[in-house]
Amino acid sequence: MKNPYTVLTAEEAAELINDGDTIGFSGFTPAGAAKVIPKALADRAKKEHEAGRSFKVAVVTGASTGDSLDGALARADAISWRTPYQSDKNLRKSINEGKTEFFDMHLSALPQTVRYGFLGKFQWAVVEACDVTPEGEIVLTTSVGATPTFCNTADKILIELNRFHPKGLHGFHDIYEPQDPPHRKPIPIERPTDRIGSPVIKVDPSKIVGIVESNLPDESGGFVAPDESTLKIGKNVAEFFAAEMKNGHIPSEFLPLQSGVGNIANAVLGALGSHPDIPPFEMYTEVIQDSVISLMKEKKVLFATGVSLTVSDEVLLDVYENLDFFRPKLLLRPQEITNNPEMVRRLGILSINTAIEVDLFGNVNSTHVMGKSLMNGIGGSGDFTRNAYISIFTCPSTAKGGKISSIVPLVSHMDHSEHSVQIIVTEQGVADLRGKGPTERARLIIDNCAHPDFRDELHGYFDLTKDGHTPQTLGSAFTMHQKFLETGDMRGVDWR
Ligand code: 0RQ
Repeated sequence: MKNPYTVLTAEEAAELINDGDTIGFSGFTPAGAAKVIPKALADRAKKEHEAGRSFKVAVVTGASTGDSLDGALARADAISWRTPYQSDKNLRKSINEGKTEFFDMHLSALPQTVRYGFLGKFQWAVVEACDVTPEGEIVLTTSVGATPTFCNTADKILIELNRFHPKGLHGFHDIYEPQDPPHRKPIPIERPTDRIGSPVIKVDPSKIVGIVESNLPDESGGFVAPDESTLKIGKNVAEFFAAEMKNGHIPSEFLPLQSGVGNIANAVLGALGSHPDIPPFEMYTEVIQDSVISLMKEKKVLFATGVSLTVSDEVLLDVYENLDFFRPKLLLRPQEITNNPEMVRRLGILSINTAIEVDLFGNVNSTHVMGKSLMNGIGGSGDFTRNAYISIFTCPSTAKGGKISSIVPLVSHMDHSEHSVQIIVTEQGVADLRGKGPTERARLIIDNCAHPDFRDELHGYFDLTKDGHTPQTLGSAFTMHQKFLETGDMRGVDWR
C-alpha cells in the first residue's frame, strides 16, 4: 500500500507550529530525540523575534534531549516552559536566569500527568521513528520515553523518519499505557524480561500531518575514561553488594539493577561486571549506557530493559550490526513502566543514583548548586530511591578541586529525604544508614564518606548541639555554604 503521508521539509513542519503551542517531543536523553524539526523551529523563532513578534513554545519530553532540541531552542529564546528534566547548558542558563519556567518532576509520573490534563492541552507530538506504516503503526528508535502518551493525547503528530536507525529496531520496544484510575489494573510484569505490550505505537493515521525525512545519529556525548575517584566509587559499590550477598541480604541469583546516568554510573557498572563474587545479573533501569552493552557481550549482564539506549556512536553501530544478538536481550519501555514505583517495589530493584550533596542525616540534594542554581533535575532518581530494595547514592566526597565538601551539615536543597536514602558511597567509603538514628548516621557519614580535609570541620558542626533527636544547629547549618559563596572555599570554618 502506498504511504499516505505528506512529506514535508523541516522548515515546512516548523511553519505549522504556532506561538504558545505545547509540544511533546520524543527523546529520553539525546537518544531518540527529535532533531530536525526543533532545529527548524529554533530558526523560525529567531526570525519571528527579529521581526518583533513573540514566539515561544512549551516543551515537554521524556527527559533530557540533544543540542538540536533543548540547545537550539534555548539559544533562540524559544522555550516558555519546560518539564520534566534537562541537562543542556544553554537551557540551564535560561532557566537559572528566569527566562524559561521549569517544572522538575518525577519521570515516572509525567505520562499520567499529561493524560490527566494537569499540563494543559498538547497541540503537537513530534516524534523520531525508524518506520511508520500506512495504518499508523510507529516504530520508535533508541528511546520510548513518554512518546506513546504524547502521540495519544496531542491533536496532531509530526514524524521525523530518521534513516540512520534501521527498521530492524522493530521488536526492541514494548509499548504499554496503563488505564487511568479508577480503571487501572496491576502492571503485569513479574520479571524484567516480561513483554506486556506492542512493538509499535498505534495511532489514527489521520493525526499524522506530515513526515520529515532525516539521516542523523543521536547527539549522545559519549563517556570520559573513569578517573581514580570514580574507579574507587565503583569498587566500593561492588564490594558493598558482594558483602550483602555474603550476609544473605541479596539472594544468590542477585536482584535487578538500576543505575543512573553519567560517568560515575558507567564506572560503577564496570566495577560490578568485573567483581568475581557478583553473578551475571539483569537490569531494570532507566538509561542503558555503554558499559551495559560490553557486559552483555561478556555474558555478565544477561538482559537489560530501560527507557533509552544512550550509548556512544561506536557502541550503537555495534548494536545495529548485531541486531539479532541484541533483540532478545534489550527491551525499551515507556518511562511510566521502567520507573513505576509498583515495578520497583515488586522486582526488588537495587538502585544507584548520584548526589550533588548529602547531609549528615542522609538527606540528598541531586538538583541544585548552593541551594539555588538548577543543575539537571531529579530525573528518575526519586522514582527508584523511594521504592528500591536497596537505595544507594554515590558522589565524589569533594567538588571544585577539593574546595567544596559534598558532605554538608544540611543540604541546601532537598530531593531525597533521610526516609528513602539507605546507603551513601564516596571514594572514601560506604555509610550504611539502614536502621540508624540521626546521631549514628552523622558519625558514619563523616567518618566513612567525608573527605579527610573536612572531617574535623564536620565533627565541629556536629558538636555544636547535643540535644534533640536530630541535633541540628539552625543558625550554623549553612555556614560552610556561606563561606564558599564569600571566599570560594568551604575549608577552614571556625565554629566558635
Ligand atoms: O560541575 O560541570 O562545572 O564540572 O556538578 O558533577 O561530578 O561531573 O557528576 O556529571 O554525574 O553529575 C548529580 C548533577 C552529577 C547528575 C549530577 C558539580 C561538578 C560538575 C557535575 P562542572 P560530576 P555528574 C538519572 C537519575 C540527577 C539525579 C539522578 C544528575 C557538575 O548525576 O543530574 O541521579 N543527577 N537522576 O563540579 C557544587 C557540589 C557539587 C557540584 C558536583 N556539591 N557543589 N557543584 N558539582 N557536586 C537521570 C535521568 O533520569 C535521565
